[in-house]
Amino acid sequence: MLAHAVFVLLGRKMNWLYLSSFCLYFAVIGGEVKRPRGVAISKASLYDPSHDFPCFDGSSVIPFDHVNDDYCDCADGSDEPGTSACPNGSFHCTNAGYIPKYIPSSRVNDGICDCCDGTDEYSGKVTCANYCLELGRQHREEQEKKRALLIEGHQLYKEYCINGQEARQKKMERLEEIQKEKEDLEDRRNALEAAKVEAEIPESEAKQRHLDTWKAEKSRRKEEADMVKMAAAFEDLDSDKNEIITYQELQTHLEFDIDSNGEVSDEEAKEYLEEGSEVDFSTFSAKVWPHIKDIYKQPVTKTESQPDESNGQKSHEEEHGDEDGDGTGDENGEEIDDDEEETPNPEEYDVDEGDQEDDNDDEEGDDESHTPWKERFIDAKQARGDNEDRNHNEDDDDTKDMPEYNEETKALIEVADKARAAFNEVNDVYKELEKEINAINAFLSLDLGENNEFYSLKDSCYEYVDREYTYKLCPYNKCTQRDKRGGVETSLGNWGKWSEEKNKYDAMIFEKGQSCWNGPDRSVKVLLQCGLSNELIGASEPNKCEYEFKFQTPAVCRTLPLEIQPELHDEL
Ligand code: MAN
Repeated sequence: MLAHAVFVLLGRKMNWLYLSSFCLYFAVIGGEVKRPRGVAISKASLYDPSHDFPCFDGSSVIPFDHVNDDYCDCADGSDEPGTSACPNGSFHCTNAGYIPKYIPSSRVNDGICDCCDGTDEYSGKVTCANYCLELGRQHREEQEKKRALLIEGHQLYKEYCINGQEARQKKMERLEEIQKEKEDLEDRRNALEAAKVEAEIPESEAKQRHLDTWKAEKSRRKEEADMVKMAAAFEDLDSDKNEIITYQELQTHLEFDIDSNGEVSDEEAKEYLEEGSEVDFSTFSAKVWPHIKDIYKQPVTKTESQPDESNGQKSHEEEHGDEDGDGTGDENGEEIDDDEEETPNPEEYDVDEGDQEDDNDDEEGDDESHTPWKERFIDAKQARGDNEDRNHNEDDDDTKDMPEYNEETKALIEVADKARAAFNEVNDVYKELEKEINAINAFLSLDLGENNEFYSLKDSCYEYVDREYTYKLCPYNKCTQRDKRGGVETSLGNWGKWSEEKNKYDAMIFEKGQSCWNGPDRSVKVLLQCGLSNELIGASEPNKCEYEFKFQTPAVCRTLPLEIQPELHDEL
C-alpha cells in the first residue's frame, strides 16, 4: 500500500514536471471553449474545473487537478482524455475544417501524426502540420461531386419511374383492349368453328365413300388378277391339256413336297386335290387354288449356264421349260420379268421368305421336317395366313393410286376448305391475341420496383470484361460468363428475385445456373449502386461458383443528397 502511494505521488510529480514543461493544463482549442486537451466540445461541460471530477463510469471521484495528469485514475479512462496514460481512453481530434474524430489514447504523443490538426502530438517529438483545411476542401469537392451525381441521378431516376409507370399503364390499357377484342372475337370464332365442323362432316363422309369405293375396286382388281393367275396355273398344271388336273400332274411340282423329302408323294398331291385323284377347272378354282396359290410356283426355263440336276431327277425348270423363253428364271425356279426385278411382287417375295425358312429348317435338320405331312399342310396354310396379313399391311396406304374425287365430293371439299379458311383466319387472330395477353400478364407480374423504375433495364444486357472472362447481365433474364479465349457461355443463373435484405431493391438474385463441379449451382448477387448510366462495373467470385456483380444505374438513385450525410454538414 505504502509503496503504491509513494509510486503514485512520485509518478504524479514527474508527470507534472513533464506536463508543465510542454503544455498548458487547459488547452485553448477551437478558440472560445476552454476544456481539457482531447475533450470534444460536446463534452466540455463534463469537465468543470470548479469541482472534483467524477469518473464517467462512476467508479470514483478525483480532484480536478488529477485530470490529464498523465496518471490513469478512472477505470474507463475518462480522467485522461489528453494523454496516453489510460489504455482504454480516447483522444478527440477537433480537426477544425475537416471531420472531427476520436483516436485511441495510446496514439497520443507516439510520434505519429494521427489528427489532421496535429493536436495528438504535443510532446515536441514531432511537429505535425495542420492539413485539415486541405482535407476539408478535398472532401467538400468529393461531396459536391457526389451531390451532383445524386441530383442528376435522381433526375434520371424520376424519368425511369415515369417511363416505367407509363409502360405499365400502356400495357394495362392494351391488355384491357385486347381482352375485349378477344371476347368480341369469341362468338365469331365459335360460330365459324361450328360451321367448319358442320362442313367437315359431309366432306369426310364423301371422302370415306370415295375411299371405300376405291378399296372395293382395288380388291376386285386383285381378285381379277388372282383369277388370271389361277387360270394360268391350271393350264400349267394340266400338262396333258385335257382340262383335268390329276394328282400325278401335281407331283411334278416339288413345291407340293410338304414333308420336304425330295418328292411329292401320292398322299401329298391328293391332299392338295381335296383328297381326290383329280379335279376339273371349277373344283380347282373353288377349292384347290385357294390352298395352293401361295405355294404354287410358276414354271421357268433353265438357262443354258444352269447345270443339270446331278441326281438325274428332272428339275422343275426342265419339266416345264421357260415359257416365254427369255431365260430370266431365278434360282428358286421363279420367273422374273423386267418389271419384277425393279419392284418385286410382294406376294412372291413373301413366298420366297417362306421357302427360305424351309431351307433353313432342312439345313438345321429341324425336327419339324419329320412332322406328319398333314400337319405340315396345316402349317403351310398357316404360313399363307401370315402372308395375307403382311399383304394387308402393304396395302395399308389405301389412297395410293386412288383416282381423284368425284365432282360432288370435290364440291364438299371446297365448301369445307372455305369454312376451314374462314375459321383459321379468325382463329389465327384469336391465338395471337391470346399470346399477347399472356405476354402482357407475364410483364405485369414482374416486380419492376416500387415505382416501376427498373422497367428501363428489362430488355437489355450489360457486359463486364475482366482478365479471364466476359460477364453478362441481362436483368430479369440471366447472367452468363464466357472465357475470353473462346468456348460456350456458362450460365451463372436465371432471374430469381430481389434480395431479401432490408432494401430489397439493392440487389438482384440470379439462381440455378450451370451446376458447379463439386460445388453448388452457380448463382449471382448483383449489387446495385446509383450511377448516371446503366453499366456493369464489376464481377467477382467471392466463393466458388457464387458470383457478385456490381451494377450502376440511375434506377437506384432514390434519395437526394442532403438526406445522405446531414451530420457532416452540421459539423462542418
Ligand atoms: C469455371 C468458371 C469458374 C468456376 C469454375 C468452377 O472455370 O465458371 O468461375 O470457379 O468453373 O469449376
